[in-house]
Amino acid sequence: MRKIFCCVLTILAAGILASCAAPAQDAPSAAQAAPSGTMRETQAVAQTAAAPSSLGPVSVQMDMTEAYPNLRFERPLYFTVAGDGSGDAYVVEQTGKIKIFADSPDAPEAAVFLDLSGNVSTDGIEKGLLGLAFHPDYRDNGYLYVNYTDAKGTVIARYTRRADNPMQADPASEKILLTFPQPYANHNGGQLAFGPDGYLYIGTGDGGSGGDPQNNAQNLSSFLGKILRIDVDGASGGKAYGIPADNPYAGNNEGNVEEIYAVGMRNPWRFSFDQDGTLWAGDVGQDTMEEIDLVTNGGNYGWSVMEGTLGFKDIPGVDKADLIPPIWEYRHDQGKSVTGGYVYQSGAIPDLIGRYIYGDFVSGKIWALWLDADGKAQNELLIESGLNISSFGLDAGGDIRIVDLGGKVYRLKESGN
Ligand SMILES: [Ca+2]
Repeated sequence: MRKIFCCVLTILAAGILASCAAPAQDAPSAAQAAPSGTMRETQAVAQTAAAPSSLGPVSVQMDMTEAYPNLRFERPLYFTVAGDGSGDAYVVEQTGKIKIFADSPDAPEAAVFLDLSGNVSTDGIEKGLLGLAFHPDYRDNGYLYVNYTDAKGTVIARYTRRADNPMQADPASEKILLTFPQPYANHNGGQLAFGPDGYLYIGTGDGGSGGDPQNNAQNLSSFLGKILRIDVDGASGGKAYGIPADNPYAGNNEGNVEEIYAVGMRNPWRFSFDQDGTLWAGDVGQDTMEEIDLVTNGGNYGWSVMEGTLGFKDIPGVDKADLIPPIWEYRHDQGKSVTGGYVYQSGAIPDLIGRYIYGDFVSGKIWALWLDADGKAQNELLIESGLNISSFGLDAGGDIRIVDLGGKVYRLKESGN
């Protein structure tokens, strides 16, 4: 039997971690035939907006430190800021709370900004409150968006900041935008992020189990195994949001999901936009390979025909020539569950500016990935954190935070500084 659990957040339980760490017993034949090795670059970067750079090797040694020594969170899954100039930061706890605190090493405590503990179902270790994004005009409209699982499946909902207290959102303000069932407890995706186009992007997993038994990721009539894109400022067709006109299946009559932006994802647990608007996604692998994708409108990223650049299974009607390979992938000797990160933008560590910082939940390794002057992907290990990296986040200045499921939030620093 193929391993069922090997993905972000299934491995959060120690017992399952042990089973995930075991070698795959029945990896696909293509995987068995592939050369063994460690990190390796994949095929030429294609169909991406990411630009070549003048970046050379990383020239500084990295260390890390606790970002908020006084703060500890309950199964933290995400860090973000609201973009409102407030100086506050937010951490999402899997069990249902969003905490708010001053984004300072001296922050004495974190307060409850929104408590959805009564809404979320956490009866699977990948379920719970999974994602948070603030509206680009949050300062004026007070809107924030969450991605959580309830007993039936995924809920994407809007909440509104309290008029009388900007340090809290109103639990009674929930406006549900979108729901869809989750057939299994794992692979629920969870990320929410606004793109430079002002639309809300939603990562969905393939619905779970192992090997995508329902072939959801390649099924255009399923919300699962996709990156979705919706217009939260519009409403059309009886929906609580609009469909961007250039979504690949907008207005189709074939029963394809109009919300689809990209297909063929397994569990794009964390994705982000860089300052150029390029969408970087870490898509968690099955038995062998973890991958980083540059996601474009209408792109098909392969799962479950491909796991990274390895063949996984044949699905009738899917032509491998139409599938977009990752810009980078690594085998399970380097880690077993990729956590997508962010392109570094802060002056705090100038050498990292323009590099995509990401890591692995299981191995705790943190890498920098970038395109060199020839457009070729380059990857370098920055640090072995020893953490269970559930997420990365960006502060208001573009500096990276590292979220450890164990409860603490860290930041990178140059050794000796
Ligand atoms: Ca893929």
